[in-house]
Amino acid sequence: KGESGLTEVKAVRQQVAVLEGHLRRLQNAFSQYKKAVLFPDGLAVGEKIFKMAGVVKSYSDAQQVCREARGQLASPHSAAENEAVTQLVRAQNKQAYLSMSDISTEGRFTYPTGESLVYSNWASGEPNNNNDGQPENCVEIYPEGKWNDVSCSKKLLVICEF
Ligand code: GMH
Ligand code: CA
Repeated sequence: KGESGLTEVKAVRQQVAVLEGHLRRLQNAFSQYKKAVLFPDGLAVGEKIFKMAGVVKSYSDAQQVCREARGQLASPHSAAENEAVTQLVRAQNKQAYLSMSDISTEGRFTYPTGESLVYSNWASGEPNNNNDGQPENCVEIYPEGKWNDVSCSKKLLVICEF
């Protein structure tokens, strides 16, 4: 009994050492993949990754670009996330779409899930739904990080989140 118990402890220790080797190699490979995936136009904030798609599109075409990549348009939920999106926008010096809209109910901006905003960074006087003919139901983010409601037909930089 005592001797077979010791043999079993040795076997388990050996299995743990093997698993530790697997884990270390996975951690190294993951850290390498993160660097490669984020270079040169991606940023990670917490568990979220923002990536500049390198195209300029209307809102529905922009949504499609992110959906086809199994992500969605940038949806900053905090100042830290908004700052990351701002960095990508500033690097291109082009306004970008955010995911949110008030298409369903004028004046009530929501995420694609339908939830109301938990964070916003409207420019002074926005959202103003300032239409010359067209309503402004979509949201652009400026290189300064502030938001403005715009027509969803406007062609803007696409930034997706994953
Ligand atoms: C109006 C003014 C501007 C504002 C724009 C913008 C259009 O032209 O109120 O100050 O920047 O609207 O809201 O989307
Ligand atoms: Ca506006």
